[in-house]
Amino acid sequence: MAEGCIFCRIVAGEIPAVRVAESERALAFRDLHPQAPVHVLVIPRRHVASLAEATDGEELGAVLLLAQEVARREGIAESGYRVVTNTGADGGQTVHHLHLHVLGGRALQWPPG
Ligand code: DGP
Repeated sequence: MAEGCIFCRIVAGEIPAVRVAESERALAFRDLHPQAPVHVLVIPRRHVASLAEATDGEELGAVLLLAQEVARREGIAESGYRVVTNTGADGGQTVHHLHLHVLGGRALQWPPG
């Protein structure tokens, strides 16, 4: 657990979050500020600051597979969805614990801003 990390505190149950799915290595919960009808964050339980710092392929695979599971559970697997990981300053990352945004439930614009 990284000191001061909001998402580590969610993993530890110290900050409430609406959990939608979990696995041994990953956790999914609803985004506090949803940008689409479905907006779920999927994170590794272990602290990894961003995709740029990730080294464990099995852990990354577990996070991606949980994102796939979230899409099924949220009923957007057939209609389609987007998985995004903002990385670093230009990527717009504001929480420095690796997370995938799973967005869906409406037609999404492309390209992003
Ligand atoms: P990013 O900008 O990619 O680092 O996205 C961070 C996201 O995290 C943003 O969409 C809002 C969300 N968020 C920030 N703090 C909390 C929190 O305490 N709980 C939940 N559920 N989401 C949070």
